[in-house]
Amino acid sequence: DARDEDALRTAARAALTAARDRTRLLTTCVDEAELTAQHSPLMSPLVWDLAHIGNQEEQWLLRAVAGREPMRPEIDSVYDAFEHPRAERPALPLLPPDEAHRYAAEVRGRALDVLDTSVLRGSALVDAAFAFGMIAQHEQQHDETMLITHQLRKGPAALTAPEPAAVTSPPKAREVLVPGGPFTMGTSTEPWALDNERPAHRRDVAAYWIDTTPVTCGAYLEFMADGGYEEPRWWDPAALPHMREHGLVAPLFWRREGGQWLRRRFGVTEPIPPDEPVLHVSWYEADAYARWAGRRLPTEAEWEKAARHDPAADRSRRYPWGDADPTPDRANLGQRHLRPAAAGAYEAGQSPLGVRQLIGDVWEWTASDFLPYPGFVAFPYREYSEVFFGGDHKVLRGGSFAVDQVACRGTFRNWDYPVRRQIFSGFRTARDARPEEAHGQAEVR
Ligand code: AVJ
Ligand code: FE
Repeated sequence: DARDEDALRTAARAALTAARDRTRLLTTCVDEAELTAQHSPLMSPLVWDLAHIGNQEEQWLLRAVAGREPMRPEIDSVYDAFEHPRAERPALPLLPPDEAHRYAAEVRGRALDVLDTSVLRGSALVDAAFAFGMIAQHEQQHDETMLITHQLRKGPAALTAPEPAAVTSPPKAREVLVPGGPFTMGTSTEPWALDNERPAHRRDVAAYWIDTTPVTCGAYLEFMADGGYEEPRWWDPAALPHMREHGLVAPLFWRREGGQWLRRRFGVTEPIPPDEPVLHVSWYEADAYARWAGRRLPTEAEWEKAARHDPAADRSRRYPWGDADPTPDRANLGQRHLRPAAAGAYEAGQSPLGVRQLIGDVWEWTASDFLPYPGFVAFPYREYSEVFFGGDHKVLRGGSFAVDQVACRGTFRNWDYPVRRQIFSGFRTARDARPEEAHGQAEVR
């Protein structure tokens, strides 16, 4: 009815506004030279992301949903992510910063106009609302990408934020047993879930143990001190040429000085915080650590069962804590802080079995390749997810401190190459349960 339609419009407007506030922060806290510079060949100039955000919004909302004529068709190809690899984007005829800001703002003005004045009703409005939700998620994903660019940039800090909350009551156990059995993976009902999260389907998962927190820098330092990087048996054979070629001996942004490991984080150099989840590791590093620890990475299904399955009701929930939206006491999301909270924080966000920080803090590498769920249908176009399926990308789950809640939920799937580590990536570990443990009640150790 009309009230539901008002609620859809209000939610879409709020999500778009939050995304734009963040985009503005990330693109106004440095000068024009820094906006057009390439801070790393791994990343686009910030001004590319800015106009790309506007161009996608123009294509999906103004043209596809509202049927408007193209505003600037000649720039489509410049902002097509598939046509131009990131390393080549600085050489493109990019809109200069003031024009990019103006273009994105003009598109937004028209998009809000469509939202407020369109005569869409009922299911047509629900479909349009999905498009608005998808656009808000797309902008927030690029905001996270721009935050990665900020982390890679040299020079003094351009961003500041308060420290995340400290650990008040640590988890009782380091790992918990998740009993074997089926659970519902993915969703057919979450309104803004993307194509790759759909449809909901049953998955049988054998009993396993999973860490109650992400792996910390302190634990990772033990792996390094034990010669972990020099011991080929811990490493996937595919990692070795890459590790040698780049001389990798520690997570990205770490360096050794006077017998101590330091790291650079958003323009500030600091000692490695031992209790914080390790960040900026590749899938290969996560996998090697897990083997060294006598463990393994959880599969994507194991991660999602730990994050969503409510054993009492035998039902999958939206988040580890239930169906309610994230709040600042449940999860470290949305760039409210510029780092993960210490391992064991966010008791209010734990799962029924006591697993913490599944949502927020660090993206968690899983053992799984990025593949479609049974019954997958590409939407709204193949290039969002389908072209990335296959064996080249590993799935990351749960979101980092840098992702907004609109683009993070129990079903949300991220993916990247196993060598990637400028992203806000960490991990937790798991292991198979022994047969005699497999059918027991959930227990903690
Ligand atoms: C889902 C984060 C891998 O950044 O490449 C942005 C999201 N897709 N624009 C990416 C995305 C199109 C995507 N990831
Ligand atoms: Fe994009």
